[in-house]
Amino acid sequence: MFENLSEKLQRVFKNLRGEGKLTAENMEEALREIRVALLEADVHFRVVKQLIANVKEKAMGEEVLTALSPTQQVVKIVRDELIKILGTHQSKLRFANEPPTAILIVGLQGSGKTTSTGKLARHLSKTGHSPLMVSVDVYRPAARQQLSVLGRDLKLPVYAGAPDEKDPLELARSARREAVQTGRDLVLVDTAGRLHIDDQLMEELQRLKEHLNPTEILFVADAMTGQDAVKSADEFHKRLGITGVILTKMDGDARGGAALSIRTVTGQPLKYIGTGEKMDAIEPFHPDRTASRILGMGDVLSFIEKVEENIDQKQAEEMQRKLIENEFTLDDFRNQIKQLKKLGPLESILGMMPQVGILKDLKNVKVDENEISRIVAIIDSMTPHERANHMIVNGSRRRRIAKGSGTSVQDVNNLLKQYAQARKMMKTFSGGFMGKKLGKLKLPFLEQQ
Ligand SMILES: Nc1nc2c(ncn2[C@@H]2O[C@H](COP(=O)(O)OP(=O)(O)OP(=O)(O)O)[C@@H](O)[C@H]2O)c(=O)[nH]1
Ligand SMILES: [Mg+2]
Repeated sequence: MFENLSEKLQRVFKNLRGEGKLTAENMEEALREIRVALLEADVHFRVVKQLIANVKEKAMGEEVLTALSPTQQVVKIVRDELIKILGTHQSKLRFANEPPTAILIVGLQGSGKTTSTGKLARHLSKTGHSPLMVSVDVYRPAARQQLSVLGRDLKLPVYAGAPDEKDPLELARSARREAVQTGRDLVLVDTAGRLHIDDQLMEELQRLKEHLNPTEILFVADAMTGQDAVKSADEFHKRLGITGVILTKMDGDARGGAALSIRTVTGQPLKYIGTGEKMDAIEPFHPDRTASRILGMGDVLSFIEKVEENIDQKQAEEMQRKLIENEFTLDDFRNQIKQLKKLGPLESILGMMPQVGILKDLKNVKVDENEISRIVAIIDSMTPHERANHMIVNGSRRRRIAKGSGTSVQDVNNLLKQYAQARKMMKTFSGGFMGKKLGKLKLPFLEQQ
């Protein structure tokens, strides 16, 4: 997502840097290029106009022209303006004072409502909530079934209701009753897809809104449809009053125009983005990090969050301590590698990291699943004593381990070498900020170098 825009903006900044000093002329040229880049990214013209005007006003000041690192200042100004249009603060979901909280999921057909309902339920259940999902799509055959299947896979409850129930309101009400009875604090209501011009269906949403009194009405929009997504969000907002937007299929949208326009056009914040078909492919939307991502500064924080969600915090802290005290054993090494697998495709993780220094070299590294399995097998074939004291693993032990794990002595040698390097590397990283957060994870990528 945002790749195209990001690439173009980075080129603008690179050209500016090449100029040495900022002048009115080259600044004008840069602004023109930024404007074109934004328009090409399908950002709403009003948003572009506003952003360019603001950047111009700030960047043309005397202060900037005489500054030591003008390009950096321009980057910062553009970044601040991007954040401004994206929403300044992360917009979190609101919950009812009296549970259960009702959240209504609405939008056009096929935009990703049902998928997002499942993703949101999973995401919120990981942050201490106990959601109950319900589909009130009584129109499309098997629509309710689709949500039930998702719920089963996620091991999260879905209110079933009578199979032949034709009244969405009745389904939503009984789901809420069930939530109260079973002590669930959240009811996620997945609705049927519709157009804002369909009066009957829009009135149905209105009735759901009146009866459920939801704290959130989330409009699910398909990012790939660009400005059409923004337009329909706006139209739904006018008719129904939405409270936020979930932008799906961001994984397929290299331009990002919808994300950059929604808030200015509708006045409502972007709350989540969907980044894939799988149930964990959802992220709370962070304006500041997104701005950094667009400008190519990476997204360390999103990365860290992903890590924290997937990795046991206590275990991570323990690992940190072990590293510092030099107690990082082969057992720990194996656990780290196993955890890496949980994080998902390496490329998507690396995409979030800043493209600076050492991390740049990691971009083309791929973790090979077979390699991971081999490492785990080798370590599994060691005795606990060997795992705790890698120094004792001599030639005959190496032969035995190779045999036991169905690998070669060469493989065992490589692994031990990688482990030793990792220990050293992690110790180096564990000093600074990056080390604290990322160091514990880095080793398996580094091994591949
Ligand atoms: N790549 C990608 N695909 C997505 C994302 N979100 C949803 N999809 C896909 O979009 C398609 C439609 O998703 P649904 O969740 O069924 O959409 P819906 O809005 O409930 O559709 P209706 O109920 O028919 O209106 C499915 O194939 C999903 O897998 C996303 O973030 N990324
Ligand atoms: Mg659906």
